Amino acid sequence: MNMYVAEDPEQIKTIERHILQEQKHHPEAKGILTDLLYDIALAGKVIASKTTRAGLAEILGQTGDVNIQGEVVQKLDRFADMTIYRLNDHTGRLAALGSEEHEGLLHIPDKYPTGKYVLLYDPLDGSNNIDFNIPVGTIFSIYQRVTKSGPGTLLDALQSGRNIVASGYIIYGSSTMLVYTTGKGVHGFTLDPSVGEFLLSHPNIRIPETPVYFSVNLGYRKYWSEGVIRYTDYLQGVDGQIPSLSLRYVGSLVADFHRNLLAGGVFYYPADKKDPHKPHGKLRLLYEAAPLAFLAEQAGGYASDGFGSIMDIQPDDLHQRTPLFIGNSPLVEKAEELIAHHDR
Ligand code: FDP
Repeated sequence: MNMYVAEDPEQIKTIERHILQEQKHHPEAKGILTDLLYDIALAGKVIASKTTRAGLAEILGQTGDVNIQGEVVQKLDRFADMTIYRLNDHTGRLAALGSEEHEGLLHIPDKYPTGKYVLLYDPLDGSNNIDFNIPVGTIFSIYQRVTKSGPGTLLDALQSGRNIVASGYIIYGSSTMLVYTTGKGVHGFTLDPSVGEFLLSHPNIRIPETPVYFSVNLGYRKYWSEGVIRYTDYLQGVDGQIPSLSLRYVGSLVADFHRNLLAGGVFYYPADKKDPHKPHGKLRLLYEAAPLAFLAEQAGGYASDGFGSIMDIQPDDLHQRTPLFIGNSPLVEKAEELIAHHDR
């Protein structure tokens, strides 16, 4: 026997093998979604190779442009955005793409065929943190188009979270991880940079029942509603109903979500009165909240806008914003209860 062949073939599982095995649960599948997920994993590897070099002068610094959210676009955002688009525009798998960095839909060039899926992505979430060596991430979701053929339209992109076929994120931290779901549990892979492969490191992730953390920008407390203030007191154990949770807030949604997914807890970014132009929260429903809501549900958790499930919101704008409470179900439900009681 060759001593270098692992005895147990399950010991090391690459993301390719894992996605292929998942596909076997769907005998009708033609492998298009599988290939699409490979392409996203590849984009993640390319982006990771740049983020680890982000301290270098040629990458650092801002391009000076302002994206449609009114934020300054940094070079790495642009690189990540372009990488995902270029790796997916010609494959014949997509009808259209939507990126948080662009106002409208991104169309497939005429010279390439269109396909049956739509890919929505936030290329580099938490980009205000890039210059400080703090984790950032890519968030993605995949829907089936609803129009029959031709170039994809807004109708194909403006779907509720309930229609998501697959979603996930890639976190560029002390290591690079890809976490995804196709509706059959949540699985996490860690990039081994020496071989350039994502290897299964966190199979079947479930949010631990006992929460440890709460994550919110406490600096905005004075702009919150009574319900959100009471909720924060509850999480801090002020009223003695629960032991106080630890506060952790990175300010990169992917990093905050990832920690709470693995350790248990809740992240929230409520509506606030800080910016009268953004009374509906800061985070984007399609690019941030819905993809993570699907993951949270698949891991046994829940995501709400403070009134009901994020998954049920029918978007009417690609860049629609929403309040977000996401994590352990009982904690998110508590937010809904206190908001219903104090804010209505
Ligand atoms: P960023 O502005 O750095 O891109 O939605 C974007 C986001 O980061 C989230 O990743 C993060 O959770 C949130 O905004 C941080 O916002 P605050 O700085 O207002 O707390």
